[in-house]
Amino acid sequence: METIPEEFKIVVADDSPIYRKLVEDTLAHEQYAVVSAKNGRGAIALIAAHQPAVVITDWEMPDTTGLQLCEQIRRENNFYTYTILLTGNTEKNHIIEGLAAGADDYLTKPFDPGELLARVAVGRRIAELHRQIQAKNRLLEELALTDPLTGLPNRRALEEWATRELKSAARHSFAFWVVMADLDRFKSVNDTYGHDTGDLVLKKFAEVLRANTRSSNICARVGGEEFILVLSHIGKEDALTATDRIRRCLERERFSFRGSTVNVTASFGISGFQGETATEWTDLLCQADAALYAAKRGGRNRIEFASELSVEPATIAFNG
Ligand code: GH3
Ligand code: MG
Ligand code: MG
Ligand code: MG
Repeated sequence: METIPEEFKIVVADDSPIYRKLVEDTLAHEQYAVVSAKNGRGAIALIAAHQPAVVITDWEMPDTTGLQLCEQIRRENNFYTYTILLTGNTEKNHIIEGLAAGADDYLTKPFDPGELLARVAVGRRIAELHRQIQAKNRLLEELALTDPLTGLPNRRALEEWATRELKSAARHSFAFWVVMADLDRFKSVNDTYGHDTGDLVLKKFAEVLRANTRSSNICARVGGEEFILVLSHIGKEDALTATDRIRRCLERERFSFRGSTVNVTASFGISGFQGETATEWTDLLCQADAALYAAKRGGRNRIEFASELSVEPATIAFNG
């Protein structure tokens, strides 16, 4: 027997107990999860609670009409609900009005059970298609924000997150540190051991970053061998300690390739902000980049703070 996915639910709305029973009995031939309401208001509550794939609604009901129900479903639901109007009125105008209000289909009373089941099956196909498209869209959105090699958020995801978080940092006056990391002499790793090996190093470094990122913060891969970590709610000394933990973690790591062992290091540049007026995200990036450049010039495998930290000195002294 065909198994119906558990989520395939149908809400039936009719003020007539006889018609409710007729529809329920018809649907009982299939393994649908059916819940019924005896008026429009009850149906609205059931739809919100169950997110059904199909709604079968009577037209005339004492509170909300089937027409109003269809309109409300189209207006408010962010999941697709296939609606079938069950109406005693066979006039064309009536039917046109129902479809215009958002119904997908209609059936006139008294209905033929086989026809109702066939139309519900159509609704099921359409509703499932909508759900598949929604799921695919969600996946695509996620992919568009993820770096495929490391699984870390990409530059776009970082930017979206950071611009939001920066506003919050200004509003609540918490410290916001941007740590830019770049693997040292990474080109020579690729040149010596091959691109695949380079990829393994990138993945390992991503793991180290992820393991050292609190859930309220973010780490992202923003370029070939460039990563950005945002640290918030901590003072300068703690930002330094956290970054140095990452630096040492990578430094300790030994990568074995075709009989030889190699270690890889990274350099870090940190910019920061705390206050009531947010520094622009792009400015923080420039400052972190300049600090990173200083770390490279200073010998690599080290951390430099930006010279123009927009963190109030009192905060640094207090935390440091
Ligand atoms: P520096 O210490 O100054 O940063 O030197 P570097 O060699 O790391 O810097 P450079 O910018 O010259 O080279 C970066 C290298 O990163 C070049 C490229 O081969 C490598 N790279 C970029 N993206 C990827 C990737 O996705 N996979 C691998 N394996 N290598 C990559
Ligand atoms: Mg009625
Ligand atoms: Mg680089
Ligand atoms: Mg590099």
